[in-house]
Amino acid sequence: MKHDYSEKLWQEAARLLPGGVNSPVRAFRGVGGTPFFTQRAKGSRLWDVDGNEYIDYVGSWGPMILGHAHSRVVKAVQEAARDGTSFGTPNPREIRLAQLVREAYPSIEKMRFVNSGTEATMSAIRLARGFTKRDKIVKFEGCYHGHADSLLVKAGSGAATFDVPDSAGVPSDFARHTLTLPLNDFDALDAVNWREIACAIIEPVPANMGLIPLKPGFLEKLRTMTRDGGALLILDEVMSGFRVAKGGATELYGISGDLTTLGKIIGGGLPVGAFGGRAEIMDCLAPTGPVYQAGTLSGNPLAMAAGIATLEELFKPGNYQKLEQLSASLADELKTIVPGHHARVGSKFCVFFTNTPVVDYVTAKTSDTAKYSRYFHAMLEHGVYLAPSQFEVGFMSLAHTPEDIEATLCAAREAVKAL
Ligand code: KE4
Repeated sequence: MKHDYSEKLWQEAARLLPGGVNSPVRAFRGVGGTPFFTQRAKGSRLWDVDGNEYIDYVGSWGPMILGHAHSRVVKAVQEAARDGTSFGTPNPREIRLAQLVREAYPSIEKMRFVNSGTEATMSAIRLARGFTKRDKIVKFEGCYHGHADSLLVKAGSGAATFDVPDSAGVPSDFARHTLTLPLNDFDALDAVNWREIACAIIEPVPANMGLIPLKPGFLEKLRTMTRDGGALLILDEVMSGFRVAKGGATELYGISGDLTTLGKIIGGGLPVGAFGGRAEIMDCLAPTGPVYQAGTLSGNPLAMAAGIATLEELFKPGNYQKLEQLSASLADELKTIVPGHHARVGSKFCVFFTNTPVVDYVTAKTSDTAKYSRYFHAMLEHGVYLAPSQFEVGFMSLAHTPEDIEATLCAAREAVKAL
């Protein structure tokens, strides 16, 4: 494949943007080489500025569950834009999207829209601290909840890719309120004095160090211990929400958080995050309570329109079964082609290039990232775009077809020769 124009743009981007990107994982530092610049996308496909075509399993890191440029979403955004792009006042679309979220998440009695998953988790943490009047929080090693200061402690995603789980610029005073436990470690839960904890935040389907399902009983135990200790449980469903089931992991595992954070799919590709939960907690938020939180573009009509169109389309009968069938047909075959530790939950999947069973951050880090890089580039050359990091996951969409999957498996059979 030729990448002349991407290379040219990359030079200019690097002059203006740190690392040439607006989000670190896009810089291909985890796999080497120069990232391609996307010109346009439709359905399961991306085209770069040099005209190369890819089957896309990143889907903008999760939002594009309907596939790119779905006609209903595009139309909804066009119509909304004609009436104005932002009002800074209440608008009817905020109510409609909130109704759709409630339909999927009965545990979310009240919610607030924000502009990213980071804003959602940052606000939920502040709310939990305000509600419980406690400062300490618990997170799990390798889980990523966005880049708010108190959560950039032994974080996953780009932090795991670049081995900077504890970011510079976070005062030690902040980090000392954050207790990080090993994932799937039942004894570690027993060692916590939950009476001094404001909240525990967890990805119920951990997917920011590659995909590492929680061990049976682990989430139940965390739910019990937080409740008994008067600590809140925050389920960070920014990535799993509306993806692993209509009601996310909350529905899949039958366990509700006191607060839930959402993002990605909820905005259909436009900037939307949300946090919500029990009304008695949410009513502590300004203007009804003492916990301040705000946002100029929160509830933006275009973003709400994209989210409404996405969820209304996604919730149509049969779609989750279709996602499951497409995902299983790809993942089950890949297991027979690509040597490694494979993992899948619904339409999220990944392969770790290690022979060690992967159950936490430490075992995930035994993966051979150089081998993953060779696999990534070989697949890219064969027209398949996977996550440019061993510590991310792949996403299936409703726009992927059996033909896409057959082409992907053919590419994998060729790619493993490069390993
Ligand atoms: P954003 O602020 O990026 O919208 O969301 C942060 C976030 C919160 N919680 C979970 C469970 C998440 O996965 C994320 C963001 N996910 C990464 C991908 N692993 C976003 C990709 C990126 O950083 O560019």
